[in-house]
Amino acid sequence: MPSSTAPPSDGLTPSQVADFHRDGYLIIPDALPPSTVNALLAETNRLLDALDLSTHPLTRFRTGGEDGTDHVGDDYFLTSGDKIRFFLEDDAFDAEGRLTRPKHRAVNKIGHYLHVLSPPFAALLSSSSSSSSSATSADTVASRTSPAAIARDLGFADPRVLQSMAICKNPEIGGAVPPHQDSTFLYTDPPSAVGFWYALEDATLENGCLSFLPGSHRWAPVDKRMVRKTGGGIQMEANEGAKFPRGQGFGEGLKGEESSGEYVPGEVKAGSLVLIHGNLVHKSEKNTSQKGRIIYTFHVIEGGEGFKYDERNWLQPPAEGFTRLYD
Ligand SMILES: O=C(O)CCC(=O)C(=O)O
Repeated sequence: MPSSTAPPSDGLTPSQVADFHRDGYLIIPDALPPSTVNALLAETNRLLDALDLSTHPLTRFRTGGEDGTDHVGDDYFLTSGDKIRFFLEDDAFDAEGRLTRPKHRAVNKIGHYLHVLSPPFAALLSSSSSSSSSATSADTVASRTSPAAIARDLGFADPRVLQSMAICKNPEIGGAVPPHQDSTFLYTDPPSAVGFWYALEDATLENGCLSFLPGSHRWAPVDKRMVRKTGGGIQMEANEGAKFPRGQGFGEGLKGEESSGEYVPGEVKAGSLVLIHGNLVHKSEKNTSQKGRIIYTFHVIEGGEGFKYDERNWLQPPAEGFTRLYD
C-alpha cells in the first residue's frame, strides 16, 4: 500500500510524488492533527443540528450504479454547487417513503460549497504546518500539509477547488459508492481532477473504507461523462474529449495492465489525507457496521491555460468562479 509518513514540508516529498504517479493515489497519515479533526467533526455536527427536515425536499443521494442511470439530479442537487445542502441516505427510508432514522443518522452527504461557506472547512484550504496548532475556531484550523503546496508539487498551474462534501457513511445504512473515476463528474479537457479526501473518523473494511485499483489512472480512459440533460436532470454520455491527462504517457496502449488489477483497500486512521487521481478507478462499500465513517473531501481541477471546464458538467461555476487555491 503506498502509504508513507507525514512529509517534512507542507507539500509532498519527491518519493510521495513518484508514488502518486505510479499508483494514482497516495495516503498521507497524520495530515491533520487531532485538534483539527475534532474541529471539523464539530462543524459537521453543527451543520447537521441546523438541518430542518420540515422544509427539506427529502432528496436522496443516489449514485445511479455502474451506468449512472438514476443518479440524483433534481434541482436541489443541481443548484447545490454554491450552497450547503443535505442529501439523504436511500436506506434511511422505508418502503412507503417515510424516514426511519433521526436526521443525524439519515444524511449521506453535505455539499457542495463547504470550502467557502463553512469557516472551519474554508480555513483548511489555507492551512499549513505554520498555522496555529490549537484548532478551536475557523482561523486556527491547522494542518500538517498545505493543499496549495501539494497542488504545486503535483504540477498544478492554477488549481481551482470545487465540490466539497462531508460524507457521513452512517452506521448500518451508509451507501456503497460503485467503481468510478472522479473526472467522469468533474470533466476538464484534458482531464485534470484530483480528489483530496480527509478521514475525520477511522475508515476500515467494516465501515466502508475506500479501495483503489492501483495504476488504473494510467490505463483507464475517461470514456464516459455525467452531463446535464437539456430538459433537466443528468445522464451518462460517451466522452468525445481527451480521455487521459496530457503528456504523461498514459493511455489505452497500457490497457493490458487491467487484467492484473485487483482492488486494494485503503484503511486509514482519522486525520489521514488520501489524494486520488481523477482517472483512478476507486469505490467504497456499504457501511453495515455500527460505527460511522465521516470524511471530508474536495476536488481540484486545473484552471490554467489549455484546460476547458465542460459547460455540461453537473456542477457549474458560481458567479465568482471556482475557488483559487493559490494566492
Ligand atoms: O467516501 C467515499 O466513500 C467515496 C468518495 C469518493 O469516491 C469520491 O469522493 O470520489
